[in-house]
Amino acid sequence: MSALDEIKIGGLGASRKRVEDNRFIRGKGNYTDDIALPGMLHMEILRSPLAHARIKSIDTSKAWDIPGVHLVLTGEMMATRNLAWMPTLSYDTQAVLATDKVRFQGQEVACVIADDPYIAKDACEAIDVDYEPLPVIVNPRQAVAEGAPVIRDDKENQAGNVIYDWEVGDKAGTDRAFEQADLVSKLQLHYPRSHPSPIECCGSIADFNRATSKLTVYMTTQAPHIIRAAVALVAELPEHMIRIISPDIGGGFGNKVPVYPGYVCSILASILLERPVKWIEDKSGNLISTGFARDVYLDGEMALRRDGKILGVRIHTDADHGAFFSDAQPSKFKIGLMHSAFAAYDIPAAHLTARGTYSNKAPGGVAYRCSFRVTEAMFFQERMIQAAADDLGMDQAAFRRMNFVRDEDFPHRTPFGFLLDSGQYAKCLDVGLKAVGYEEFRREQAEARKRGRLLGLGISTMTEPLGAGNSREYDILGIKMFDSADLKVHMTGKAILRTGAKTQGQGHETTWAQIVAHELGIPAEDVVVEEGDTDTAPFGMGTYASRSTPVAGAAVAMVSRKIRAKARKLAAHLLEVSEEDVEWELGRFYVRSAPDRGVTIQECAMAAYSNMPDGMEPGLENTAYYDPPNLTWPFACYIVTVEVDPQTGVWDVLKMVAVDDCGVRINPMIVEGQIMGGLTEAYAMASMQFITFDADGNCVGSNYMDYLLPSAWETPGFELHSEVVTPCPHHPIGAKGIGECAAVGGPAAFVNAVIDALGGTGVRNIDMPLLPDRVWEAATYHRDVSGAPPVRADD
Ligand code: MCN
Ligand code: CUN
Repeated sequence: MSALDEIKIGGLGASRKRVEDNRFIRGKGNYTDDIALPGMLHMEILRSPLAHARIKSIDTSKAWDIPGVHLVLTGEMMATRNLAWMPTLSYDTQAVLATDKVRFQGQEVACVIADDPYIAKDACEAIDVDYEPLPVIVNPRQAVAEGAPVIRDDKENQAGNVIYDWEVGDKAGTDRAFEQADLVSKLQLHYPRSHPSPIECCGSIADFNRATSKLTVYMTTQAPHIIRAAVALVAELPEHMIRIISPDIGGGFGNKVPVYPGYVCSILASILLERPVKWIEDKSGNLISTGFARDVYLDGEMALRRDGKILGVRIHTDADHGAFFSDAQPSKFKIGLMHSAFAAYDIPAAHLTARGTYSNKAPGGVAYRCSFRVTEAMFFQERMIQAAADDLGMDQAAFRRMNFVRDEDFPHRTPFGFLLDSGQYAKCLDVGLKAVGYEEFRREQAEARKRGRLLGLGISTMTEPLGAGNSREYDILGIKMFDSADLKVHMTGKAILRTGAKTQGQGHETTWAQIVAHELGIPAEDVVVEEGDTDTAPFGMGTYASRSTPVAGAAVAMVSRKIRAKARKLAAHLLEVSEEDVEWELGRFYVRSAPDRGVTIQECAMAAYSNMPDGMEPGLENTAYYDPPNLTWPFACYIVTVEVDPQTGVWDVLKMVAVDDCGVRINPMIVEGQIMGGLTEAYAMASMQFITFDADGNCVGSNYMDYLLPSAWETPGFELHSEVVTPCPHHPIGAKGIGECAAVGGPAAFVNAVIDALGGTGVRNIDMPLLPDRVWEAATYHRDVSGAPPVRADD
């Protein structure tokens, strides 16, 4: 016998096909809307047509009269149970159903619970709401203007519309850097609202059983345990009587992190009616009201030395959070992890000020495929870097290379306080430049320019803090950020693994089993992975901010090692030698002096139930909670080339190359899928996803005719490179997160390419999405084009 072939058993590095796809491609997935419980009723939500209005009255009598209607909920009724408002993840409050005012278009005003969803929808339309319109605010400038209406007049100490005013970094040092600068480069831009738009919308089925006092909720959540805690605290139900089940999820992308009013209303309705109540959001409801991302204004400047060295950076951001501050983010960081900006660059001094304001827009600030606010941070960074290199008249690649943190400088403390532990930034850049044919393209570009053709090349690099905790620095509502894994090896050596994460399409059922295979030599196909049921999974903080591999994945390795430690004792017993004489190779323990004498991990498992040494507790199972010592910092370099048609403003991607270093890859194929998905979303945000607000607060583009999801037809081809691997020094298997890198770093590459194509015209910025009319305007009139709201409704 000898060690197993790790790739053959589906271990680390195997491009194993995703096991979950067996059911997904057969149409056998089990999504929330697939679940039907006996006696189940259906809930629909009435939403506000106005962005800001006082509610004078709500008349529900006609709705109650419709046959098949069981319950009509209003804010007033919710208030009698102290449920009209709920706390948000950012220590704010959010209306569940409006009582005093509506504060954004699409806000939840009432709910109807009926025999079927059609009756419920009809009954919603039979509700009469008398609104008195109020002045509307759709951007931070209006929010802080003198005499602006106070949107959150429900809050006692809220004088204006400012939520926070936050600063981080070294102000004095940064001021000095600017005094010493040869050149100051400036950039202003707006990162527009974008929407995660998963294929499956949000939904829940609440099932309260009076006989057992147990509340079971099936719901689309990325973080079931946090939901259980929230329900326990808000609804004041005993935690052990709450079971949250997050079944298959049809894409989350951050949209399914927050708690939504629909969840709360379906729970209360089920408690009142003692019947299961299902709420399934429709596409318009999802696009207009749930978890928006971004909507941040940047005002940045960079202090530069003539030779290209960056001396300091100043950033001010204004974030528009909508009507309620409901960001999902670690509690100490008022604007997510925005101060991860410039982490990969060696910059002596930096200072960031950030202000958050309310507006009459749906609650925003949920991350969309990013570690909290990192997408904005990296976008600003790479747009500013491009502008600075242009201002200096320096080559884009040389400017980056000169300012990168060097391989020998790790660990590196960033000017905003993060500790980076590893990376090979210049190498990633070089691989990308070679792949795209940089020098040659520059020559071609100059030639083409002479003939009036506009070619452009955009570089974007990113590094992202992934894997919150550690628990010293990261908590959500006081709950420390760590994660967990629970592994039970059955007597035949087959196993079940559960974690506190929750896959939404990322493939955890496949990759976690690969980690077990790597640590224990149990073939991956012998390990079933289960997530999302709070009654069976160990406590964990859920899946977002690409934290699963850095934290839950580490816990999987650690629990496997605990199992191996016990198996070693069993092996010693079976081999009748002392533990010290037992050696491990993949899948097998053997006697050091007689390598032929060995027992497999499966034989040890059997012994754990049938032949354990005296005094040993039977069974082979354990749980590990993992609190990472630091975040993981993957790095990526994305390079795009484009051609812009000056006559129409249409731009085409000629080539895109991506070099991702996420440390050790558990499943290279899944990693590539994650990168391709992220790049597709990056391209979508940069080119075609238009959703904004007019002066009256009407959400413009909240439909899939304007907010386009690119299909295979529109999506350019991507060339992926995997040769740079810098293992994470503190992760048990050296892995770093990857889930969002491409969506975070990608957008700037596309925008930089288009701006580069317009080089020499003085155009510094076009806000995303770079729709043809915006690019045409910039190319024709040689001016920047803003996309900040308000827009004309017919734009
Ligand atoms: N992986 C790997 N090797 C690595 C890193 C990751 O094989 N070095 C694998 C993981 O084991 C996992 C997948 O790649 O199967 C993604 O891992 P990770 O980077 O840890 O990210 P999470 O699992 O925490 O997923 C979250 C991330 C986020 S926050 C968003 S948003 C997003 C994303 O994943 N939403 C997605 N990718 C998505 N992909 C799909 N299909 N659907 C979503 O909703
Ligand atoms: Cu940032 S969206 Mo993902 O963290 O669920």
